[in-house]
Amino acid sequence: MKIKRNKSVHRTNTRNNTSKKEHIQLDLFSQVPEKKTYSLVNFSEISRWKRKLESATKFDNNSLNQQTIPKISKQDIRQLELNLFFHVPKQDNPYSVIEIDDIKGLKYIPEFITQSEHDCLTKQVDNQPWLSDLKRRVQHYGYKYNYKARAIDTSMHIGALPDWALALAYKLYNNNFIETIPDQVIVNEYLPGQGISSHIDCVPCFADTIISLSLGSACIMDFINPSTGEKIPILLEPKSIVVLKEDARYKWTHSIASRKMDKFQGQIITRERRISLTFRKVILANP
Ligand SMILES: O=C(O)CCC(=O)C(=O)O
Repeated sequence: MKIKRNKSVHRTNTRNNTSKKEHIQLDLFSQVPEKKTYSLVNFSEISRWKRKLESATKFDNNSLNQQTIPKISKQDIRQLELNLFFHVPKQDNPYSVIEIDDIKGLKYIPEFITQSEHDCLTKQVDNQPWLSDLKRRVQHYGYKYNYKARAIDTSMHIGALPDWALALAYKLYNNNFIETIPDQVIVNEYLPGQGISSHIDCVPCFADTIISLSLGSACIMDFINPSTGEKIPILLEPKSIVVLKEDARYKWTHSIASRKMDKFQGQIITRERRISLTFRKVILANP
């Protein structure tokens, strides 16, 4: 495995391409002080601006300006929140990125979050209800994923990502690990002995990049090339992310064996409870 610094990707400013309506929205938001990184963004500040925007919309709906200022829907406001972040200058990626030479598009990033973020996230996740419809417990955010149908449409939208998941989604985007801000997260809980069978994430349902954050126990994720049978084990440590693109996303399967201990480079790793958060960008079947 070789360690490479991730290159920062420059994006075109979307403001030049915005519609008249977005301009009105952006002008309102241009009064929000400039933010350098997502971690400095204050959600209560965004809520305050959203309320201001909503009341401006109500006022305009009752006025003669109704024809000139379009009605702003909840979805527009949400998009506006995202636009706000599109104007945040992208930061140089400060992480050590380990590229796995043998699998094109596979990256492993240790210490993506701090220990206190890890502990706080674990608590946040454990405060939410778990679904027990699989062998392991899961939580779905953004869109409910139907494992059998392997398709996602607007009817599966179950609401915005909660703040703690959205914060991570922006952090992944701002550090250039993903091209678009993820809008779907599945949380998996693995007790010792539990795993996930070999699969490729649904191709028509999700965009090109899939990212999984590990909390709790370390474990081995096996990548298998179905056309050659080659198997490459990758150790996923707590606080790390693994990024699947290109061949890692589309040509190799990934799985976690259902066992209570793993052996990696001659060392035995006894599994404890592991939680993963997998971030994806949904491709809607009926947008
Ligand atoms: O637990 C993980 O890290 C991966 C989860 C996964 O592959 C999935 O949800 O499809």
